[in-house]
Amino acid sequence: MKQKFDDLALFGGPAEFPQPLCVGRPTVGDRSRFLERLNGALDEQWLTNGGPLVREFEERVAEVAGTRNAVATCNATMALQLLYMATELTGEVIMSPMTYVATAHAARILGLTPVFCDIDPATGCLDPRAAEAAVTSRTSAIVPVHLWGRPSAIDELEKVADRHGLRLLFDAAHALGCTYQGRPIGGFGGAEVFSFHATKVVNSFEGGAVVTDDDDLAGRLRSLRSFGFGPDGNSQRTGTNAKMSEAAAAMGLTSLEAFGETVLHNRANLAHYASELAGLDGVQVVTYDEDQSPNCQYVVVKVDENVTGIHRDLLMRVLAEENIVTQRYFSPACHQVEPYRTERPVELPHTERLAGQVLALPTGPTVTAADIRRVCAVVRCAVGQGPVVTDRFRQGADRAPVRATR
Ligand code: T4K
Repeated sequence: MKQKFDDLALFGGPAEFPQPLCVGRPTVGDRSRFLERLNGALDEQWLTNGGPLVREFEERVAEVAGTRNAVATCNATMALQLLYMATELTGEVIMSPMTYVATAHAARILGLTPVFCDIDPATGCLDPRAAEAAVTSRTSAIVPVHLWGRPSAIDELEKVADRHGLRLLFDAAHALGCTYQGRPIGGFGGAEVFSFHATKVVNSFEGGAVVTDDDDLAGRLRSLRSFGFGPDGNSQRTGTNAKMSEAAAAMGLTSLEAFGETVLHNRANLAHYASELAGLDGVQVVTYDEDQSPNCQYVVVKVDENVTGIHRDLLMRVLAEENIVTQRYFSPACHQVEPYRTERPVELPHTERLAGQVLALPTGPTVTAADIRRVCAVVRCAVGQGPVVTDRFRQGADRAPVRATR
């Protein structure tokens, strides 16, 4: 285990891991079951356009979400876009800035204006009071994000949306299987959107779904994802192609079968991180309320440079040199990137503070307790000598080239 700062690979020591240990490794489940499903599709010669695997995947996702409908798509970005189209949003859409650019880009590409409001620093999710203060005569919807699977302040946001006659649509990309007040995420607001990207808790290579209890909305979404055709095959409206393929659904079904096991492993990993990093000043492991059934797909630490003497970005660099590949979910925040920062500059202090501190550490079924002990030893080594590591790095004395980050 590394102890002295010059044990760090950044300063010439050997890397802790010979191969990259990454955030976001796919959760595959039983590979033979996946291949069986894929072979079945090849045998049937039915590969897309609402095939049996996609229909089965939609049923399973709707069960997890507790909703009447799940409309599977090629990814969550298109699911958001279809949802904004199907609900006929106009003008401004209030949203959380602590998100992936997809939440905003899906709106902007339709000519809508994303309006970013500050987060509640205690949760990282949209602050309902900030959202209400941003409502104008042009606002048509609020799109909160269940950041890292932690539910937004749903009750309060519903009240704001109701008071102003706005749509409430949730970006639930991270929150499959999580609950709010005992009810599964999926059935809140007008609709919610899950992502099944390779890095998500359930993976379908690429994939997404809109879940909703609104049958009419689900019908419009199905039509929009398939060129605007209706169930009778006649064109009803302008649509696009956002269908999920059978191969993606085969992966999604298989990964979903492993969901329970994945979550147990993720929860144990989070507990290991919390115990290994306990008492390390300036490094706080983000934890979740057990009664919200967290899927713990993201192990995030907040690094307070004022206390540690090392900035989050330098810690990220230190870890990368050790072959520990971390991610800044989400930094810079969405309002800090183009085109938003130029088009609609806004200062959101709580968001900016959080975005400056967050670092997601490797987890998932392939990451073991022993891996976590080694990752945390590197973190302790670097943070425990934060000012020295920072000074030494600034002097640039022993700078080594950055290792590949994936
Ligand atoms: N809303 C929210 C709140 C979201 O977070 C996202 C997506 C969306 C909406 C839109 O969902 P999708 O349209 O994607 O379904 C990744 C994902 O591409 C993105 O899906 C995800 N959020 C975002 C949080 O993370 P990057 O830029 O971090 O991906 P990348 O390629 O750098 O990979 C991240 C890590 O995962 C690396 O350490 C390597 C590892 N990885 C990645 C892939 C693709 C693997 O080990 N295997 C793989 O196959 O965006």
